[in-house]
Amino acid sequence: MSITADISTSAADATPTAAASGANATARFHTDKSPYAAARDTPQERVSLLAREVIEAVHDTIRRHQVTYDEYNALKAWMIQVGEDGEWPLFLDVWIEHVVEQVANASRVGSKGSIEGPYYAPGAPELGADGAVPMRDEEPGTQLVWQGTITSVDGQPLDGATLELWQADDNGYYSQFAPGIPQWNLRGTFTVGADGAFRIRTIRPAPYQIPTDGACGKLIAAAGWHAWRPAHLHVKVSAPGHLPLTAQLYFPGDPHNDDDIAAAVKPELMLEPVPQPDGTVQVDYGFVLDPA
Ligand code: MBD
Ligand code: FE
Repeated sequence: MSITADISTSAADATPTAAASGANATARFHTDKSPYAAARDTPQERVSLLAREVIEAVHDTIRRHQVTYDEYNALKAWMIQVGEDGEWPLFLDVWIEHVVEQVANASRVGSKGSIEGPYYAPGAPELGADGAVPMRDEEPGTQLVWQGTITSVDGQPLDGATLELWQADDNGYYSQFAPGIPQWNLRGTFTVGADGAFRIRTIRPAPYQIPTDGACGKLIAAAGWHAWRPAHLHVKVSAPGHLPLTAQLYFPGDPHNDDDIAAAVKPELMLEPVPQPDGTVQVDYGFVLDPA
């Protein structure tokens, strides 16, 4: 199945739906990651330990709160719906991944990371060290110019390092996961030279609301939670001989910086935007990669 099988680019049926976004996120995961996960030979004792502890944590919750058959069947129906909507990638990345990231990156001394989420796509267009990400004519949103350097922990610029950027548009939608957006819109790969410097032109992303019409949205509504992530830029930064870094960057003042549904904001990941006289916004933010 092709990644964009469910995505139409015609305006007529360009209504974003949870099921279409979920189908694309699920297809993306199968293509990029599940082959590696399946090949990994986790020892039987570890599978048994982790599965048993998770199952026992559920048993404890049932006993502590005297869970009823109605509630058990509601859970069953909901889990079936998550699968039918293709929302397991969304559910896991929103409510679970941040703790995996915390554990995985605990001993880094370079830049802080954050979760990848469900909307990365490898192979975004190469734009050199200084360029604009692909945009539509009249792409809505405030122009953003972002400069920085990529260095090692001892301060050396990392010649040949790459920065992959992906982000939501001014309506909070990601290309390849919502309909009607060109394939590589607001996605690009930047490669730095000997000075380690990059300069990116893009637009300021809008706050992002996870789809409300699917199973994850149903949980949010039933629990009285909200569906928002603060506006963010996603990056993957890589260099030979170094640990790749996946991170997100945020904007001060966003109403959801303190209650991100995905719990993926850290103070170190806050940008300091400087409005320019011409109406654009400039930010300086660079990355320090740990040795591999
Ligand atoms: C996103 O845009 C995102 O970044 C995460 C982590 C989860 C859902 C949507
Ligand atoms: Fe995102």
